Formats: sequence, C-alpha cells, structure tokens
Amino acid sequence: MAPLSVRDFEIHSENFSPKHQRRLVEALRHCLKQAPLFQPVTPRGTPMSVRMSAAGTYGWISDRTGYRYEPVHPSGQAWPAIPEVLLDMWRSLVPQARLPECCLINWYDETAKMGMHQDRDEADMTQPVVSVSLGDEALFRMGNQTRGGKTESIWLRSGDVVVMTGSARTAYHGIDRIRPNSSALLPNGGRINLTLRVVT
Ligand SMILES: O=C(O)CCC(=O)C(=O)O
Ligand SMILES: [Mn+2]
Repeated sequence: MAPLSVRDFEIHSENFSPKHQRRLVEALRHCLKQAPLFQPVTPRGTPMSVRMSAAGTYGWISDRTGYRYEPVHPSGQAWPAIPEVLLDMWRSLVPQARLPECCLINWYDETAKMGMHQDRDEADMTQPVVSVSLGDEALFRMGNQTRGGKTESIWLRSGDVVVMTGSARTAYHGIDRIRPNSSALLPNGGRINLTLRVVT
C-alpha cells in the first residue's frame, strides 16, 4: 500500500520487537488489574464498540455527561502509572515534546471499530499524539481537518507506532475494521491500541 500522503503523519514499524510487545502486554495486564476495562457510552448514550481504560495522571472518559479527562477511573481509583517502556519510546520519538499525561488503552474485539473523529480534548494542541498497535491488524483511516473530506487508509500491524504532529494532530481519523486472527500476540485475539497524549 502506498504511504499516506498526509503531512506530519509517521509510522514507525521497527519500534517493538515481538519480545518487547509481549513485555508491554504483560505491563498492561498489571495496569488493567488496577483500572479494569469498561465500556464507554457516547454523550447520546450509545455504547462504543471498543472497551477502554487508561494509565497516567488523567484518563479519557466518555459518558452521558460528555467527553473529558478525569484524574480517576470510574471506580474512583487513581489510574496506574504509564509503563516506563512507553515513556522511553515517547522520549526517543518526540524528544521536543512534554511527557504524556494520559495513555488511553483501547481494546478492540473482532467486531469493534472507531468512527472518524479528531483528538481535541487536550489543552495544548501543539503537543503530538503517539499511538501503539498491539495484536490483530487494524484498518486505519486518515483524513484532514474537515469531516467527510478525502481520506487514505493503511493497515496498522502489531508493534507499529503512529506519530501525529502538526496538521495530522488535528486531522480526522478512525478505525474501520480489525482483521481477526492476524496476530498471535494476544492469546484470545483482538487488538490493543495505546494512545499517548499531553492533556494540560
Ligand atoms: O485505535 C487506534 O489506532 C486509534 C485510536 C484513537 O484514535 C483514539 O483513541 O483517539
Ligand atoms: Mn483519535
């Protein structure tokens, strides 16, 4: 597939070896014990197809009250710390940026997807978004600043890291579908996406 022509959008495919991916999954299991996955609903009350949790100072929440960052999990517990391996990756890929304050954890089963949206609940939009794919492949769609504009698609594979800066930072994007059984990383299949953001 031809590389995306969207400016300020990079994919790094060599960041996490299979061994490092397994270590990362192990670290996430510890996070999810403290902050279990939950099923968010949109402000209109429609359940999202992904299940979510987070690590860091803030977690991103969607419920009937709206979209926002919260310092605690819906259980009232603080979010776990962002695994060090992710902070190291962030420092090496975007050294000029502030450290991430949220690592959103999205879990996709084989039918889950994510509609086209902009990431825009953060205070400082000059800071990058970095996201990591683990497990089954996902068809990622990247657009531009207007909903319904021209888009390009690319399959994200386990271990791929996407960096969105500049114009890509505010571009519409989403996940159209998962390719079931395309990775052996997660014993029960599915996909994990980790999205790291500076919140304040
Ligand atoms: O799952 C992905 O790769 C994208 C996730 C995403 O865009 C988000 O959580 O804002
Ligand atoms: Mn997003």
